[in-house]
Amino acid sequence: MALHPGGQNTEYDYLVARWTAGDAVDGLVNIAGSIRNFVANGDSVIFFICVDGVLKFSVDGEGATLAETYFDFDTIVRPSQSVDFVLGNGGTNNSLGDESLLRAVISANYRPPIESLVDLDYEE
Ligand SMILES: [Ca+2]
Repeated sequence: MALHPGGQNTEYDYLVARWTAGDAVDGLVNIAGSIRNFVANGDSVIFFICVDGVLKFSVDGEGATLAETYFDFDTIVRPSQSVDFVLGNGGTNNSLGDESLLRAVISANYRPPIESLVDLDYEE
């Protein structure tokens, strides 16, 4: 997914790509992928991953770009909680050249409804 924070020279300039867990997700989740700011212009970006509002990962670009940076961690996610991928304009709040590529896979154990685990038509 290609991302770019909007605005220029504003301190609180962030975008959020949000994934929200459905009712079938309740427990251990793995979040893996990478973030990269590849345009050598301006002052790079800052990137965070928050789970239910709690910071789980962050990286801050140095110079004009952010080299591809990988993340891979396990966390607990409950139904209706969110995983937020947050990109800010970073550095001195310059948004020029902040085009960034996010790759992310969220793997969760699917918890099927209890009815599907029981054979209601079982007969001896
Ligand atoms: Ca920037």
